[in-house]
Amino acid sequence: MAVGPETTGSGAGREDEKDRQLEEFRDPPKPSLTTDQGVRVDDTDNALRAGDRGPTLLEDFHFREKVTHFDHERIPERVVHARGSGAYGFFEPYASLAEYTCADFLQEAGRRTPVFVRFSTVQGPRGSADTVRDVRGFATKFYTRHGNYDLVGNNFPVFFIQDAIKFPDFVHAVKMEPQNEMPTGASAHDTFWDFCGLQPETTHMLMWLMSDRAIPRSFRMMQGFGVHTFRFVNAEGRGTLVKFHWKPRLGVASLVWDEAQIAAGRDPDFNRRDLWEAIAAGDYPEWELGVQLVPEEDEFAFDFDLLDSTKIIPEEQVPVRPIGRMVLDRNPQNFFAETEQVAFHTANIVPGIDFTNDPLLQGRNFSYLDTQLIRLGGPNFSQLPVNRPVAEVSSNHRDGYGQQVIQSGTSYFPNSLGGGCPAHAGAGADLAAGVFTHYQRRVDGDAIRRRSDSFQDHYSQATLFWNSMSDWERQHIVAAFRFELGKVENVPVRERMVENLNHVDHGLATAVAEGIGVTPPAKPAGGGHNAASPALSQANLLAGDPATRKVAVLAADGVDAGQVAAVREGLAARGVRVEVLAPRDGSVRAADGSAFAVDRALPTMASVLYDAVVVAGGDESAAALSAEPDALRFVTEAYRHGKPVGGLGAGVRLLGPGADRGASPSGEVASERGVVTAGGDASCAGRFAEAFAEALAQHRFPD
Ligand code: HDD
Repeated sequence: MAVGPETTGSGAGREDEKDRQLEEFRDPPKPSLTTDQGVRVDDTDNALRAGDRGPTLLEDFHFREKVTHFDHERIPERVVHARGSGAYGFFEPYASLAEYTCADFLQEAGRRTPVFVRFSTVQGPRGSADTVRDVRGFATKFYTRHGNYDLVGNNFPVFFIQDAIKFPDFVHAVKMEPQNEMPTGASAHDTFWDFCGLQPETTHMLMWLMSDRAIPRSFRMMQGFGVHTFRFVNAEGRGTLVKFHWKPRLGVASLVWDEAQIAAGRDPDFNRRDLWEAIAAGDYPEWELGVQLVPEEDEFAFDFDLLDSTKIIPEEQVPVRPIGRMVLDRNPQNFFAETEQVAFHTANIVPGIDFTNDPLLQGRNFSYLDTQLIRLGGPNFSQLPVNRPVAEVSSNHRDGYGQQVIQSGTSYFPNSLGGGCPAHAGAGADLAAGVFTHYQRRVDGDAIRRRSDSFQDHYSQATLFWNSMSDWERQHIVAAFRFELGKVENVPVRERMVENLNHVDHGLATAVAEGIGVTPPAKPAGGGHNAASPALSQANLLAGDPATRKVAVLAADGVDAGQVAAVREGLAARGVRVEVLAPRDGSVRAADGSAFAVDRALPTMASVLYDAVVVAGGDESAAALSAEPDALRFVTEAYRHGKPVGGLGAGVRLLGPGADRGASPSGEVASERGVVTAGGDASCAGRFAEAFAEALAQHRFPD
């Protein structure tokens, strides 16, 4: 019996081994209310009481069970990455990667492995806004036939610190300040910049954080990186160093800062909603997985240390080789059960993948298991449906809170009473057969607390990043530093950061200093370089495709409905989603007298929730919209944020003086730096849609 709302919002209809496993745990809504013991309940509105106006009786087991369970509904939020959104999907390789790795899920072209991905912000609590300036987590759990593999990455390829022992310091500095728990979802405060100024290894990461990468337009439009150098191991036991890259099919695109701040209020769920709605609508987001491969003998061929997580391998130096694609095509059914309870762990690796000595990775391999124990309340969290491997599990681990399995047999090894089971594979086991054997590598050295000399250059790659930016990206970076440091009360903290930036680029340091009332530093002697890596600039990472972008069409009574319908059709053909907005919900009266359906009422929406705005034609409609403050704000705000804006016929008037250049009534279409106009003639709708789609594909017009 179908009861209650459809909750998954998934259009996939695709089944895989993970989905079949989850199906066993899914609990559909049922018609009758029971206690947790399965006893039918007669009344859940009134507690059992002694007489009409008497006290509640302890005997009311239903009341006590209901309230007790409620009292225990919350678990500790993640200490970092508390706010996130997840989805299921699959990964499939393009070709066998057997030459480099025996990882089972990378052996065969087209063989699909189920995945669950969780995207997140880092600083803010669970209820914070999505569009804050922050790193985004990009964690993928591959449910492989040889066990779960977790690639727990971010949307930046580098990290703040080099050694995991600094993580608590870093997190204490960036999180809300302890005395007043402010600011929420922001790094713009004293303790963060105090730490960064004193810990110059943060500098490269700060360049990314102050860039537009920290305010992604969509989870679907950001890259992901494994960050560390990992190791592939093939069936012969040969190792190859590897860095992982996720590249979004939709290209890389960001918000602008003003827009991000407005969106945080207009829709705090901006990124979460975008992901959910895209999957529900069948616009499945897709990423290509790429690898940078470095033969072990070339480990020291770079002018930085491959074990240093504050460094990238520039793509121009080692190209990214595409190895497969990931598609997310199913929303979870229950946020808590799946997205909140999913437990990632960097040490969840499978045969064919191994670690390196990166001190950040080594420390993470301790922290993730530890944090799940407190967060999920005990050692059996891997039995939770979302965390269960599809590979068979057979360990001697027993008991503990929340044990779900009725285990049998002996639980020690060696044993004779249990027939020696479960048996380990033994020495010389075959990696390719799915037995994990640690990569054999020689380790020796003195026990020291010291950072390698090869980790000491904190500025060269920050400079590389700065050199690689387009003019508008640089302007945004300077503005971000000014904003963040401008919020810092302590002047020496501001000065120290400017001093660090001076080692990145003198022009950058000077521009920041001038904005925050700090004396610009003298140009440092020596240092600096002119090298650049074009692959770092977002200006080079657009997909050139407007698919899945959202366009608001503003209309009112008297709208030229035929023209709007034709434009909608033209844009839909390019995969663009169009919504018609009018001063009121329901429908408006079209110029021909018919009723024209409205998708949203203007006051409930804002331009920041769309990628572009079009003002529909029709004299009466345009006149009504001109008198509508919400409509005017829509257009001017979109324009200010560099978005494509369009006008049809009389609607061109709302775009302001000069916009109607070229838009003759005879049906000409003009497109200039994101402003697209057309005459009132129905015949030009198709060409308008084409020109507007092209403008959308460019994402923004920063000038
Ligand atoms: Fe971490 C969560 C990514 C360094 C300790 N981290 C967490 C998540 C992501 C990352 C995406 C959220 C996972 C999820 O969605 O559940 N973390 C990174 C990256 C790092 C990194 C890319 C550097 C390359 N992390 C890092 C260090 C430590 C931690 C150095 C500790 C020493 N991270 C944690 C944690 C979290 C976590 C405390 C909090 C919640 C969780 O693990 O499950 O253990």
